[in-house]
Amino acid sequence: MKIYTADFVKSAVKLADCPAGGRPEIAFAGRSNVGKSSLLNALLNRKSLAKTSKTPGKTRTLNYFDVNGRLYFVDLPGYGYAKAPQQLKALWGKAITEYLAKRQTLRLVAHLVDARHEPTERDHELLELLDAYQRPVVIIATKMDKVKKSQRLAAINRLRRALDLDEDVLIVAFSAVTREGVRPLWDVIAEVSNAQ
Ligand SMILES: Nc1nc2c(ncn2[C@@H]2O[C@H](COP(=O)(O)OP(=O)(O)O)[C@@H](O)[C@H]2O)c(=O)[nH]1
Ligand SMILES: [Mg+2]
Repeated sequence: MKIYTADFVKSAVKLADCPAGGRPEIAFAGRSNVGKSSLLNALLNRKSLAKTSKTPGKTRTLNYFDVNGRLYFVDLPGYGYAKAPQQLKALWGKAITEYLAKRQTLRLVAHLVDARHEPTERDHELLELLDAYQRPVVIIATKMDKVKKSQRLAAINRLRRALDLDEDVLIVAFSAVTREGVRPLWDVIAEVSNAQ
């Protein structure tokens, strides 16, 4: 897709703050530092529209970006690394859970996981939530430039097994460094956002 305009719109702290108007939207979720801001910037062809930083997870807001005046990208807050099994719901915030449950214009959740690492308990919890709310999901394997060529297939297969994904769930190999995956991901986004 050609990006003509990409602008920050607002930060919503709860479902009621989300923009009205019925535009389709795509949400991006994943643990802090997974490469979400970098992916958004790569998709939108901007250097730093979505702030990238080495200090993980401070914001708890849903950050809206307008794309070409016809689509929203929603940057969800990153969730932490803590190993203790705490409920994603409690930790990540009621507002976000409510958003995932109820936002009518949400067409797809892009769930980012690091291609090199084991998914966390939170990743599993998020997938369970999305499954419970019957949200279409695409898995993005980030930082693929860090995976050796010979290990690529194994890394993707390992993720599929570790996340216990259904066969029909797509995994997109992605790198903000090489821009691998930008096009396939746009193809998926275009498809879901056109289908009314
Ligand atoms: N090698 C590599 N590093 C990346 C990639 N994407 C992000 N990073 C790095 O990972 C760190 C976290 O990235 P950021 O986009 O801020 O992650 P966020 O916390 O999920 O928004 C930064 O140091 C980025 O430079 C990638 O595709 N390849
Ligand atoms: Mg970020």
